[in-house]
Amino acid sequence: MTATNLAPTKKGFPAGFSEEKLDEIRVRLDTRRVGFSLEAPFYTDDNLFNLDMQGIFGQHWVFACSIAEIPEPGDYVTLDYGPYSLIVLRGDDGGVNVLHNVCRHRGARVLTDAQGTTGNLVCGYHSWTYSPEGDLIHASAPGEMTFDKSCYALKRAHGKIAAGLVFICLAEEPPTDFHETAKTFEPYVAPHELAKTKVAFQQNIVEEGNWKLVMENNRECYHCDGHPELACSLFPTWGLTDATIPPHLEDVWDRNQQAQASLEYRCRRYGLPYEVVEELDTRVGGIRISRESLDGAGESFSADGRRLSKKLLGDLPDFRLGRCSMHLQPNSWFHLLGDHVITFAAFPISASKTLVRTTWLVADDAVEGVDYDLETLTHTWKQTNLQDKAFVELCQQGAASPFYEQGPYMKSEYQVEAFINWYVQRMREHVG
Ligand code: 3BY
Ligand code: FES
Repeated sequence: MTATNLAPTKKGFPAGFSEEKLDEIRVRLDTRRVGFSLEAPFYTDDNLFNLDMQGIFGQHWVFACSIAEIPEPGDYVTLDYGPYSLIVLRGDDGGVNVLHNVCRHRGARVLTDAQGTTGNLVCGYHSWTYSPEGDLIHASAPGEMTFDKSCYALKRAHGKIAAGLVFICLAEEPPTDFHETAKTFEPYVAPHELAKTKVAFQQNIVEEGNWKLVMENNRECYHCDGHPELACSLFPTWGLTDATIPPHLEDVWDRNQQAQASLEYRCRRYGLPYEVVEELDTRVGGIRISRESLDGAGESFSADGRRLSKKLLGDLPDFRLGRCSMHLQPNSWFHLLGDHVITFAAFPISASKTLVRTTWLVADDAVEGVDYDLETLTHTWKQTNLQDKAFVELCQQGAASPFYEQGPYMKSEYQVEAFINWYVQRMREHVG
């Protein structure tokens, strides 16, 4: 749907911002030490967090959910991040209505559940009632409805669905053309047919860390020795090249290269894309996609690399498709396999707290206990997420120390640097 009554663009900056404070941030952004982590306030300061919410999460396309979470008209999820509360509701036309979850009477949250199904939306406080498109259709106060109801619709934001992934943008004018990004990832995601998947499990964890530390941690595998479960199926060569592979990994590199060649051969046969897309710090992009072979049987994130669900997704021809992994700025990453898909979304809560939502999708006709075992399906990434949470929290603690100093990103951390560059550029545009 197109947004017709978006909130007027907020002029000015969040409360607490003096010109001096803004100048200080402009200087920090302009003098950012390339190749190094950010200065501590970017991870710890409440003002900077509010500015991030305005300049990044209030401006850019954010991954919300997949259509497996809202398969039918009337299905919705509510999302809360920073100061925002949104309703993402599947429309009758198959599209998505994105509504600010702020009643136009006296501002109460309209929907309070994390997910559900609804016809009209009824505010629990005084029963103002809105259509699924957000129009105010009923405000019960006999004899008093003298005002123009059309002025009190729920405020809308932009929502787009591409290949079954739902993205939202709160800006009046989205700063980038979503179709450009969608065109890039659709050929990789569409074959997994998310419309024919269901949610097997969703995990919400709150990490005591700034959202950028969550993203930084995801953008490198330099720390992947800390992921023993993941290391069973993931080659420990992530981010390395012929030139940078250390001697002790030469054998595994060789096995990895052979598995990759065989995966690419199969993809060519099946007409599935495998070329790496890397548009990391461009304005429109901020996207990386790769299809990488997995160790062992090469099918899934299990101890022996074998499938974790017996049902192939969509019309995929083979379980041995490795992992197609996609990273999007600012808040998401995905792993698409033959037997399941995992979506990850980071939703900032405060300067030092982030909700990380992980959702496992399997074929909609896969039966729990028959085609997959829930514990086994989710084991690797549940463990990996907990390990990542601990890493993020250690960094947050460090950033709070007066003795924290910016440290250098290594070669294999080039995607962390790219994420930070993307962030710094977008914030520079925002503060002018
Ligand atoms: O999520 C990714 O793509 C990689 C793989 C493991 C951890 N992370 C850096
Ligand atoms: Fe929603 Fe009054 S605040 S009806």
